[in-house]
Amino acid sequence: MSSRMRDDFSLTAEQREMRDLVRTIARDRIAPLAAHVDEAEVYPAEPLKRLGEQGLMGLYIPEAYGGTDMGTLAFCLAVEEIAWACAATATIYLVQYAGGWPIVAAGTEAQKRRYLPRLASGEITAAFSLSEPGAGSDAASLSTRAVRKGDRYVLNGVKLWVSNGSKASVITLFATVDPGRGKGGVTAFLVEPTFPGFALGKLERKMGIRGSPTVALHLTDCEVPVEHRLGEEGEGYKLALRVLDGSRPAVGAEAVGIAQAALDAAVAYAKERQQFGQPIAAFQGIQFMLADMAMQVHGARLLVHHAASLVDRGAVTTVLESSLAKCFAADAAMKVTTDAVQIFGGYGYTREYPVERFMRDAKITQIYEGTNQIQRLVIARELIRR
Ligand code: COS
Repeated sequence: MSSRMRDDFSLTAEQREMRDLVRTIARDRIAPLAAHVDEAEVYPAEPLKRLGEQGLMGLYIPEAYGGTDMGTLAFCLAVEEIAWACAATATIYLVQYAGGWPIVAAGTEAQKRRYLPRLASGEITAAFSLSEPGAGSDAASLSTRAVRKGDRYVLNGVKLWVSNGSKASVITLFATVDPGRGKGGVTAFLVEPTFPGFALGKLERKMGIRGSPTVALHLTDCEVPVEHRLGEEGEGYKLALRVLDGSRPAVGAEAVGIAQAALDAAVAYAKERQQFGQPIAAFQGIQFMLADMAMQVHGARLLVHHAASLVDRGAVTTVLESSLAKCFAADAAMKVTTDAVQIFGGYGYTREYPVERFMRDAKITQIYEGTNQIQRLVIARELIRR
């Protein structure tokens, strides 16, 4: 990765070692499959298994439950490396954090023992389900209903855009115990696909990250035992927002990985492609594009590292920094990948080269884990509030 800026000045030896391991797996095992994973829309099972075998699924899980507890920055380093090779694999990888971290944060001892060791080893995977057909940015308006009946809750509703929902053995799913209470009614549940009344819905056909399955979930009198409620009734909304503190920098890291891959490809191509008797890298117009791309990638990476480090230091909330990192990195990825296609010219517009895939994959980072409009709203609100 010759066009990569130095960024290891603030990393520990342990973080660097872990990152180098992920980089090797990404280069040798994930990147060679990425075009096929995209074209055929297949689940990258083998690379994910490999990541599990190497202990890389449990970076956010305490050692007592089989993880390595390396923290959010380490997790973001891993996500970037995987996204550099294959954004679909990176999405699956980061979704198991969004699904599993709430168990670390709010789970009972029994819930932790039931799921965390198997999540850490990669034996099972998790998903996160907040959005609904009518509740996206306005997450608190969700309408999936949970009614307590004795020792169980009965859930009814439709959840949408559930990344990895068809592969997960446990889904951190948000429903309301009382729509009249707004945010105060939102409650989290650990739903398993074997529960009666649970059914997978439509598999989305997406523009990018096509190896990462995105599904709807149908809950029809779905029976969830009370011991599968995560936290208390009404605590779900805050838990969901806390997840986003860590998962937004991780989406930023995914964007950085995609953008770095596009920059690497653009630099290599500009040195090789001859026009007017010289490599196009000799033209100042191309040089200025490459310089701008490098600034975007490096700036985005530093924002991601900063937000993730704050999460690791236990900052009360990193709402502002997490949104800044996610928003800037996603916009940077969109710009850098679009410019990479431009540098490749007509070739870049074909599926012969990976840059059109990078551009399609980058787009989702501006949309999921809160649209970039929501991130700007959050950033402005924090600025004014302070
Ligand atoms: N950690 C802990 N508590 C938090 C928190 C955090 N990071 N962020 C907010 N809270 C608390 C607030 O302090 C507030 O508590 P009180 O009710 O006691 O005051 C409560 O949670 C609600 O927070 P807030 O009022 O800021 O939330 P809003 O409903 O105004 O948030 C937006 C609105 C639009 C910002 C929010 O709904 C959002 O991020 N939407 C996008 C959803 C999303 O990202 N979806 C995609 C995810 S899945 S792909």
